Amino acid sequence: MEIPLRDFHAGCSQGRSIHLQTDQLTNYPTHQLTAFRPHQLTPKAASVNSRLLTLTFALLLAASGASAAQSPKPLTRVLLDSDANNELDDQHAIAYMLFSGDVFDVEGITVNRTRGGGDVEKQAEEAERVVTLAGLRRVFPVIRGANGSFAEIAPHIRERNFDGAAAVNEIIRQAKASGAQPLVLVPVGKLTNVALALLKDPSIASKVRIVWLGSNYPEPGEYNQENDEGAVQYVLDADVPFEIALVRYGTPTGTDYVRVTREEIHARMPGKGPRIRAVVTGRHGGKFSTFGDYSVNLFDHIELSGTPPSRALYDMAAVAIVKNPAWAKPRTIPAPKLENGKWVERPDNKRTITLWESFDRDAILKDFYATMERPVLAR
Ligand SMILES: [Ca+2]
Repeated sequence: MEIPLRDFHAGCSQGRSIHLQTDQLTNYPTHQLTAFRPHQLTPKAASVNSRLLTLTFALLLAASGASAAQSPKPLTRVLLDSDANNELDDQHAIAYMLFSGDVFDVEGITVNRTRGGGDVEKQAEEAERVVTLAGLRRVFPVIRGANGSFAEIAPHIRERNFDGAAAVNEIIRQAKASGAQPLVLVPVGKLTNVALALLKDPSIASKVRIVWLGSNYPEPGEYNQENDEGAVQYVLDADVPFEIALVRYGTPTGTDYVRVTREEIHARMPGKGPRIRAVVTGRHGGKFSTFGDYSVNLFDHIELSGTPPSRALYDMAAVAIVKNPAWAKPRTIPAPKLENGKWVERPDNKRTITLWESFDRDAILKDFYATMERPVLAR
């Protein structure tokens, strides 16, 4: 049996190297453990005789007693698509992703407009505040996506400058840049940009995995779903790996369960994250130089609900289960359909989707706060 080239590299201790660098904007030291990235294999490297590699790998294994468990995992390639100016969970999802550079190879941040946060420019500005507070403004541009709905934009998909073209084209470009590793698309707003990318270039379906934050399935309603049900239906019927991190308002089984109180944020977040030299003006006013301080401000300007009064970090929880799937439970079902906002089962449908439920609130928040304490910046 021949061992694939990428496994050889992943098994080498040289595959991980310590990088001590300083972010350009913040002077914040980033002691990064950079895992080997299989998609960065050069054609030259790939042309090396694989039999020789196999033999060398076997000798290395024998000499070191290394096991598969000790092999560094490659970084997970992710692209987050966010309605960043709606509520406050998107901002925490973006920061959590950007501070998890030991797990994620962040390929991009795109935005969409949902009804709560203004047009796509407002959504982009809020995402840019968070990226700037992470000290990564020069590394990760925020790319503008769709204001309108899938049904409105689809007839124009062959035009040069349709609504959302920049984000849609970037999703396609990053999907096609996939080497051995698929791109994980994490839409945490409406599904419009992702659905349009699949419509424009169906070949990306085999190169991506979609983890969407949305839906109260099997109950009707939910904000992201309502903002573009046509986009959800298109993805339900596309032949693409489609997973839903369920919201399930008011139940303990969805991301709605991953709640924090204002007191908790006041205790855990002040000053967390890199400190940038310049300041960012928040969307509610005020000047900030860390994401942690901005998080406190966002919580001071939002309505709380439930007992105790709290707010769910839905979008952050969706990023969390991409980071560690042990923090929720997956279930595969025949893809249902959406009809006038209601779920209709299609038990004979061979096309299946995955639902994520039973989110482990404590484990997710423990990692979230640990990541805020010791961020490893994506790059
Ligand atoms: Ca969102």
